[in-house]
Amino acid sequence: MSESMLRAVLECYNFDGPILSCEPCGSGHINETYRVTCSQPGGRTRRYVLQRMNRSVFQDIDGLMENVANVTAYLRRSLLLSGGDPDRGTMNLLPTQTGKNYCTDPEGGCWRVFLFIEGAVCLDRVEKPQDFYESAVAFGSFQRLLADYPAETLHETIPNFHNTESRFCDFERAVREDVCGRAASVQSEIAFAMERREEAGALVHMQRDGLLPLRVTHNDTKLNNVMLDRETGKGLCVIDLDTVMPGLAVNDFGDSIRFGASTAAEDEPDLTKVEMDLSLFELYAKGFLEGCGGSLTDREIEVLPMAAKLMTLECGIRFLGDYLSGDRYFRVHREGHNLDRARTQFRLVADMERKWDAMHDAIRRVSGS
Ligand code: GN1
Ligand code: MG
Repeated sequence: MSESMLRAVLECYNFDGPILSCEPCGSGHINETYRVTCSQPGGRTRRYVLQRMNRSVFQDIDGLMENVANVTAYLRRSLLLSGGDPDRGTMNLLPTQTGKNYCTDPEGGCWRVFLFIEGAVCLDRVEKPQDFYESAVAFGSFQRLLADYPAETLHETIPNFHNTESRFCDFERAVREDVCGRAASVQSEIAFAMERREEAGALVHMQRDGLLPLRVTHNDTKLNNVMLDRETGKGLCVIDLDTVMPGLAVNDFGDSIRFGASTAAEDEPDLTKVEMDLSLFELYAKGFLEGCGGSLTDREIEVLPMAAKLMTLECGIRFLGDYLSGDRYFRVHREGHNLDRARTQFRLVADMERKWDAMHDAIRRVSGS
């Protein structure tokens, strides 16, 4: 990102004080994130988060930003009514000088600014089990807080985002087209995925048959998409609202498990380090059900292990498909990065299959069923 471009973007905003610095931060795979620090009287500072949204991933930036603005305003109101902290319990957008919720740079890039949440941390790995539990409560509560949000007014920012059936079609197309000539070298990974093709649509079918309800969901419930209070360790605020859409509550659960209950990083090259930790699975389930406040149906609770497996499988085929397509979707930092990511996901799927009964026992324990 050129300095002059950044300067042009920063000029669209009325920051509270002169800008001292603007540096990259965060570890997301899609958007580009910076932290802007402004100076205030008395040597104090005020910070902001500046993000360039990924326009090839998000085709409808107006719709996306309308979702983000409306959902954060809704959360802010609920927090005010319930005695919560509206400045730390939700993201808050800073409008541009002309009152818009994002701005466009001379090359067509789209940018937005949020107030920085002070005294909070965002973790790429579970450091203490309690952190994972707190993130579960936060994602569960997020869903509960939005339970009465008018879902029909939300734009579908990425159509079929967790449609595991259409994800498989995309994957098969990537294998067929094999544009980089990489498919021959990953036959066993492709075969692993294809053996699970039929099962992949299980939850999609249940939703279609009216057995699972559509709810307002987050859809990207990685541990690093929740901020925890640095002092108390409590979940403060759910971030990365780009994929808030009507979806399955159980997928929000499943996506958290695939990322946070793993004993290794998402891109760990040494697969012997990768396992799904059963005690973290149970702890997350407990926190998530508490956060949801008793709103999940018995059937939703019953399919939580399946959702964990299918969200992991889906992510695996997305990474592998992207590897085959030349790494055009997920940002990569090394050769074979997306392949490493796909392999950890498949390793987790295989481990969940081994631990299947124990996962169900854990769910029965925490739900008292
Ligand atoms: C992306 O933006 P980020 O890094 O939080 C992706 C998720 C994947 C995740 C895998 C919009 O999330 O769906 O699960 O990477 N987000 C989008 O780490 O595709
Ligand atoms: Mg993120």
